[in-house]
Amino acid sequence: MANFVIPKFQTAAVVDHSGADIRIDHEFPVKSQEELLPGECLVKLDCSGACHTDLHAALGDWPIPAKTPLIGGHEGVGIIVAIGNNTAHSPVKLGDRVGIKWLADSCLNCEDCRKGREQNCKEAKLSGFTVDGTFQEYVVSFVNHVTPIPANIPSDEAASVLCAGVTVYRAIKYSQTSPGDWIVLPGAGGGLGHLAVQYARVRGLRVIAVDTGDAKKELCLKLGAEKWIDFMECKDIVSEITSITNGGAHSAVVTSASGAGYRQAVDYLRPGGTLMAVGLPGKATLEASIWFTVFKSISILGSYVGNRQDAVEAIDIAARGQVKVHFTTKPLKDLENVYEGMKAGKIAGRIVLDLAQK
Ligand code: 8ID
Ligand code: ZN
Repeated sequence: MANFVIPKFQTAAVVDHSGADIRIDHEFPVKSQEELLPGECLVKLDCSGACHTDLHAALGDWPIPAKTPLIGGHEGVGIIVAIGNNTAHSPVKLGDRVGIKWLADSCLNCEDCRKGREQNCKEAKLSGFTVDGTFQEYVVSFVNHVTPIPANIPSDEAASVLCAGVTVYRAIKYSQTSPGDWIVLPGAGGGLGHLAVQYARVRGLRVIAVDTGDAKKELCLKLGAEKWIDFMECKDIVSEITSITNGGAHSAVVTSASGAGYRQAVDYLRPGGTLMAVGLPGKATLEASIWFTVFKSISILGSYVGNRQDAVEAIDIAARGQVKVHFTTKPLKDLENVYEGMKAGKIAGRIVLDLAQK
């Protein structure tokens, strides 16, 4: 059995209180093997993607606050270097390469878990929100929920599949669409959105990408979007989409980080259309005409990350090369900068933090 040397201290990106700047701590303690509880594992991380959710958590702009001090991050990939004593029936072992997703752990026995909505479990632990996440070299996670990473995908390419990929994969899976249908993706140039373009193509859907700026336009069209709409330039999104789709889109998966991306979505759906709410602006409300929602038989569904099976399926598609994360690599110490870029809407695709770089 592999024997790993675990240091006592490590580098971590810490948010001391909500709204505070990131503090890079080079002396942050690492849990020893003896300190791990049954069911816990210690993962030495190669890298971690940075999701807009991490920014929401650091700013404290959601109705539910994150723990503080907080180490964010929930798109990590690394090697299991320790497992807690008395862990029974572990599906993973020392030396396995695994992914850490937003849903770090759930009870697996409640009604929600049994029905496959593990993310709604009342005992759910959330990486980088209720437990420390992947913006550190060593993260404590849970053997039942880490995602095995197939050998044929490098860690940096797999990282952002664990949140961005899993989330849009599941949202598209439940979007009530069939091959050949039109799907509108507001937020298409962002981390979630650019993967949504690709997972939609894998399902044979026709994609209308909605976002802004040349870099995002180029990325979306390169990844297989058939049409592009710049929300800053287009005067009438509803009539533009209605005309492209000859009567309205079959679905919209909204991954915009602002409430504005949701505006008019019900209006540009055709009868029977489905709105998948994914983007998580903390305070915005969803405005839809009740009359037209009923008259057009519209479904409005919230879609929240994914369960263990969604994670396995989303990773498998990426490992077979059908979906590729478009990312730029940065060191952990650049995280504050990454957040600035996110706030300004300047990041096309994703940023992945290389945790081996000090
Ligand atoms: O489980 C979930 N539902 C889940 C999982 C992971 C992330 C939800 N999220 C949430 C995040 O918390 C965030 O609110 O999804 C949102 C998007 O996350 P992200 O993809 O990581 O963010 P990003 O890379 O900044 O992309 C957001 C894109 O939205 C565009 C921006 O230009 C950017 O490309 N956008 C905005 I802001 N307003 C828009 C609008 N009105 C818009 N695109 C179209 N129309
Ligand atoms: Zn995320």
